[in-house]
Amino acid sequence: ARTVVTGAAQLGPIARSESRESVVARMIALLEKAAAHGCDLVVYPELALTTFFPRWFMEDQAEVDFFFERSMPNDAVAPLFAKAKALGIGFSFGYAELTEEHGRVRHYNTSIIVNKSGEIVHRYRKIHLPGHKENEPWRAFQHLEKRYFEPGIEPFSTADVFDGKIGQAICNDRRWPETYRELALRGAEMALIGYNTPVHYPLAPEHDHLQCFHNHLCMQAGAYQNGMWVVGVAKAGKEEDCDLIGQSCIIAPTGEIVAMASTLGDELVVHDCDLDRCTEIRANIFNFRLHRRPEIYTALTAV
Ligand code: CDT
Repeated sequence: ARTVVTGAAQLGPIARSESRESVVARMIALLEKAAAHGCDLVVYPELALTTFFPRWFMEDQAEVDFFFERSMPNDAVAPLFAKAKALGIGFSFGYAELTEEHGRVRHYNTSIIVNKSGEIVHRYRKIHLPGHKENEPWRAFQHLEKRYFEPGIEPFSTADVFDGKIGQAICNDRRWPETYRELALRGAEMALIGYNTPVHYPLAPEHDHLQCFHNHLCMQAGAYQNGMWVVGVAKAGKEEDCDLIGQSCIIAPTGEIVAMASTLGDELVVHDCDLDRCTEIRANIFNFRLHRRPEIYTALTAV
């Protein structure tokens, strides 16, 4: 067995006025609980350091950039890196990344994996950005990810860490089957997926009651159809008048939920994830080498 004791560290709401230092203290409290459970890996949500700022239209770029990190780890996050290293725990979390490439400022919705020695060993920039670009005042709240971020252009990838191959995706990515298949074809045995998902979907409010169902539906299907572990972690609860779903969970390669959060606040759920269990699926029903027919799937990669 290659067991990774994994903690899904759900965060409750983060107020717009809450400081990064305060959030990092909450993350450290969950880390200490994880240490008591013997965790190797703790997974935090998408945009874990601040409120989910794309819900507001802001014209002043400086106001937007306040929510972005210019370096990682920076002073506010350093205590998390230090504590995790001292406890010998690896972790992943999402944040808004501001960086300069070829003399141009870039904004990404990013997630990283940090190993037990405190080194960043993987970075992923969200590929499927949801939402819209312009202010749409008819909505109860905005979802301006397409305005504030550029989509990641690097393919899905994995890191060799925790004695396995670990990949990442972010929130809306989890709804797309291509995400899991790309990760699986690149060898991923576990996908770490943070999310901020409002209960209310302004474009189809008749689906509001299905948000929790769709959340688990796509992650369980992705896990089973690709024979991999999926760790889905929410920022949950009522955040500045916006209700976000919870139900953070750990899903086995069989598609079964083996651990799930039961609150909408800061909560840790833990499971002993044996990466060797991927073989139960990958050597059988979804043996890609024996049964996949990529030569027939030409529509999949047609642009
Ligand atoms: N953060 C994020 O990607 N949220 C989306 C919300 C629905 S689309 C407006 C999600 O897919 O959960």
